[in-house]
Amino acid sequence: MPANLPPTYYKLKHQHEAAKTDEERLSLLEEMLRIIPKHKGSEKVVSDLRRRIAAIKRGPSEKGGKASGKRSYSEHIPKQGAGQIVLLGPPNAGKSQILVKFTNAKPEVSSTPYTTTTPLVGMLHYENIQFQLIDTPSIMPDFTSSTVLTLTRNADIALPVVSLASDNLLDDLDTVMALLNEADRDTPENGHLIVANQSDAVGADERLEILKEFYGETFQIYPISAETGESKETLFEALYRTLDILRVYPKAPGKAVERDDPIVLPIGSTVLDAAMGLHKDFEEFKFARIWGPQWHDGQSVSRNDVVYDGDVVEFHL
Ligand SMILES: Nc1nc2c(ncn2[C@@H]2O[C@H](COP(=O)(O)OP(=O)(O)O)[C@@H](O)[C@H]2O)c(=O)[nH]1
Ligand SMILES: [Mg+2]
Repeated sequence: MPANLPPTYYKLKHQHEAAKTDEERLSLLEEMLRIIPKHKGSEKVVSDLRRRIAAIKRGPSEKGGKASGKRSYSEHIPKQGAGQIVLLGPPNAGKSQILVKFTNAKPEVSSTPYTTTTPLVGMLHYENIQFQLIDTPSIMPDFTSSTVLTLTRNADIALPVVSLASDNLLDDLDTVMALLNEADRDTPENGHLIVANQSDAVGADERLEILKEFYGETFQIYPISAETGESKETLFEALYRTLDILRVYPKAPGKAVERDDPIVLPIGSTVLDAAMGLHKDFEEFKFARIWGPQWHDGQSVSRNDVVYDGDVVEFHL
């Protein structure tokens, strides 16, 4: 169900994305929570806001947790592209390999455990948009890195990555689940995906069956091979769906549609949100025409009409 959020919400959201300190972020998130209409369609957004607020209030996990003034904010990675996805998993799952193969980033891939010591960002191209992938230091059973925890809390998708080459698969996943739990990310509305990497390994099919037995009911499991690229598109599509976003294509009057630079918005966004996503000058547009399966070709729409994925919108100033 679409959230259908008020335009002010998106203004605050934009400010939040540009905010430089946790104090600023906190006050903007609290304002977003205050103004958001609370109904079935906005449940997911509301719970996401609450989680983010709680995460900031809690602080970077070490002692205290109260705003001390000299806390470091370096653990926060500013969002880029259509969504931030943090890869979480045990050593040798193939997290770094995923970045190497699917993004422009070049982390070190190695069979030596704990080779990755700091988070690394890469942009993944999916159709005409990009996702921001974050490779993280591997998770250990009895130690939680505060950096990884903060990234897990802030990302749009916290994505467990395990290896179908490993006989420790289920134990590894337990460790990842414990982290998700600690980060308050274990509720179903946060999009339950698991990447089962190394589908090309010997014995992968049998291990996948075991994984499905244990996690198949509550998680969508995506077997892929970062090595060969097998089934990567299926995973990318799932990430797109889980981000709950849509793409709208702006069209200038009398011109053809531009397909390569969509306006990316949360599901439930309105014609006005699309206008503001295009440029702030369009906020005061006189009228708009729209094309898409939900509409009559070129019909006039009002600013508060909800837009759908793939719609073409023509704004008249
Ligand atoms: N066969 C196979 N090996 C992989 C795959 N992905 C990663 N590896 C290997 O697994 C090892 C660990 O990979 P890495 O990306 O460094 O794992 P990380 O610790 O999760 O970052 C390396 O030797 C990789 O070459 C895959 O899809 N298939
Ligand atoms: Mg690594």
